[in-house]
Amino acid sequence: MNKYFPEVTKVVFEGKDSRNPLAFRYYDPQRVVGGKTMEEQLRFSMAYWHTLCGAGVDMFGSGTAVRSWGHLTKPMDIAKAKAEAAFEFMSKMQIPFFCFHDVDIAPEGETLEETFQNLDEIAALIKDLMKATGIKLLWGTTNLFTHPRFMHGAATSPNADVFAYAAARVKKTMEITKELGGENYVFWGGREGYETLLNTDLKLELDNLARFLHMAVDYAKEIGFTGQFLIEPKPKEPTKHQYDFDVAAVIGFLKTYGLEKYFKINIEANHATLAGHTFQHELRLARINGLLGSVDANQGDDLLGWDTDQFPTNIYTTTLAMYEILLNGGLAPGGLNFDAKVRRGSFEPIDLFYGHIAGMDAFAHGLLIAQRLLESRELEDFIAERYSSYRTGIGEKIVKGEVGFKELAQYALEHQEIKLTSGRQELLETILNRYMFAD
Ligand code: XLS
Ligand code: CA
Ligand code: CA
Repeated sequence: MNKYFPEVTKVVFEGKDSRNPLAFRYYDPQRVVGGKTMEEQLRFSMAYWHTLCGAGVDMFGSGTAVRSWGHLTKPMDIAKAKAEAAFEFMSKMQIPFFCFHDVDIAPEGETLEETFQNLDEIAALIKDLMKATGIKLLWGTTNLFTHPRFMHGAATSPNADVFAYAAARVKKTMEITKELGGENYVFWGGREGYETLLNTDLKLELDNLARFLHMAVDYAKEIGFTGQFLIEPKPKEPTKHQYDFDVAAVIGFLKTYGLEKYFKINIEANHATLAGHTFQHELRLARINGLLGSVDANQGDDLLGWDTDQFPTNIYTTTLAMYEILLNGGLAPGGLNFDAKVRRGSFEPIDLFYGHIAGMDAFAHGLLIAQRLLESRELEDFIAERYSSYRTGIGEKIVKGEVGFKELAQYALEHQEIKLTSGRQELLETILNRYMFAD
């Protein structure tokens, strides 16, 4: 396969002293880190929508991207070329997984039947390409936000016909995801949110969203789809207030509606920062609740308040993310999906390679640092010591539920001299820097 990106041969590991921009300096797929190969720890995935469908459009200008399939005009020819290009790209990049929305892989037809036919045709081609390359499907999802019919939402639309239509589309994508051996299925809220409460029945919309997800769970059982269901939080964009605001909101929603057994969370770095959290905060909160399922690996821009979906290059962030992922025992069946796009000015095909190399090396480097940090136990030991008052005496009784306010008040009267210890933030930041710049 050397048709769509003839300027690049296979990108391989050359080590950190390499100056070859088309080589990995840290990502060494077979290197064992923390008991697993890097390939197994990182489970990298390409996002079909950005890499194959992104044209470099923004609200001030049209597409800039130069692509070798750009001369094609018939939608199905374009879809076939993109599928072949996708697998050539992933093979050359050594990316073992991909993710897609239904509309990324095949054009919508005039009718629902035609849309489904297009999807079946391209899914068959993708299945052959998967077989030929060994590349696997991390997750599938349904685009319930681009078409004007979804202007008021999909499962939360005030119009029941839209709810039914959305169900038909999700049903189909789930079937294709199963057919392609997809390991997960993602629900990102799209337009499930609101602009103003003046026209919104908040209770009905939330109840309907839960009804929709229960129907998805039921249908998965019916067809024997055993992939992990994931919800992807995001606080805003496109709606002013997205229902799946952040990990905390998603946990509350899942528990309120009895869905927590069936879903885990797909955490996107840029969505975490949009919600006013660090990426690590969202990963930690999901992890301690047993709900860390998968990751959309990207980053935002500190000076821009929107979803810029940049390739992740901040090694502090990737290190702390990998720290959580290692403590989670990995992500499988989830993975690290590059929901990231090259900048509009990075319009040449080779920029797609540079972008993915940047992201893969940033996460591989982060994995190496996080593993060393974890093995040293410097942070873990500090935290354990900081909370040691809960392991003996009155603290132990609190944790074991052996005391109430009466006993605690008595204890407080008898122990009025309280000795506090420093939180040592600056020292800990220096320790982190020692690991960051150890090599
Ligand atoms: C948009 C989301 C979207 C999901 C999949 O902001 O990140 O791309 O990951 O629908
Ligand atoms: Ca995403
Ligand atoms: Ca995003």
